[in-house]
Amino acid sequence: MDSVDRRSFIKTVAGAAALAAGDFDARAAESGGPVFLSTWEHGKPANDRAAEVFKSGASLLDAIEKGINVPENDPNVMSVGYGGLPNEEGMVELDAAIMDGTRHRAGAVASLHNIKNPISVARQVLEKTKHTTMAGEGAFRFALRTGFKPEQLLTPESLKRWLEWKAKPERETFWLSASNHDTIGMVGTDGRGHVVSGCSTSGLAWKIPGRVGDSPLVGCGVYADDNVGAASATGDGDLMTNYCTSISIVHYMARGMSPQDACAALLQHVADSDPANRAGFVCVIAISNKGEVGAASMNSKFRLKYALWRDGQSQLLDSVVLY
Ligand code: SD4
Repeated sequence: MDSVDRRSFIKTVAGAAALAAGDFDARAAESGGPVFLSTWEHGKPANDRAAEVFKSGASLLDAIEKGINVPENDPNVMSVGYGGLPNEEGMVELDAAIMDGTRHRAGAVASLHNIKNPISVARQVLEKTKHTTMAGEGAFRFALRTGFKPEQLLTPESLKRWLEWKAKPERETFWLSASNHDTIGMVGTDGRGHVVSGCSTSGLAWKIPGRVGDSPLVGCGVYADDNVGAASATGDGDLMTNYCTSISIVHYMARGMSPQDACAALLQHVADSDPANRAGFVCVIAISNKGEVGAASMNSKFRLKYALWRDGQSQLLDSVVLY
């Protein structure tokens, strides 16, 4: 398929997926209710919690933060928060960010250790400081000063996995070889034009200590602008950071693309700029300020399942795949 054909193919597939995700979209745009869109299976309970918090009268920022707390607190989700797989030295280092589309401001933490809920620390950075991103020891000390309790984040299961990995003489490391994942990214709208983007992860398992992925970087793992919409990403942060995925998607939307087309266009750009990226692990989600949604994956080897909450219905759907 030449690239022009591929582009129209993507448009068609993306269009079909947008339809599949619902008359739903059209209805929500009309009904104007809240919408929550998250990455992976663990996004479903996260969306459900976000919707519950929002319905109780809390803000959209509160809803997204509390929603993301669900996989952070779940020891069985081994890529986020408590129970997340550690770095190569056996230390769990967490990255998270939350961005408010109204104030056009974010709070973020990178390489945070011993604190279970990095998205909540990121929220404190947003609300209580003039800073945007805090990292490492400073982020940890900031968390203690704002009331968080230090905790052991390794669970018996994540410790066991790390010991098994350490024991393998032929183990994969990030000294120029890689792979393994699964972050929570969540975007949402209140149904009245306000959007928020949040993201939380333990990053790549066995990463080199101090490595910062895309998730806590504004414009990469999160971006939100009430004038347009919001986006988030999951996958190989070392690749995605170089494409500023979330802001790029929102900019495509600002130029008139639907969230679905904007997600596909970003992936196409990543693939076109280097054909090797077609094999990369890159998945993205987006929402417009009207509540239309989009989700796409670079390839079928790492295909995003995304969770959508709209009109009281909570669904798990397969994203469009480019390659
Ligand atoms: C990272 N993007 O640290 C994160 C990992 C991830 O699905 O999203 N995995 O690179």
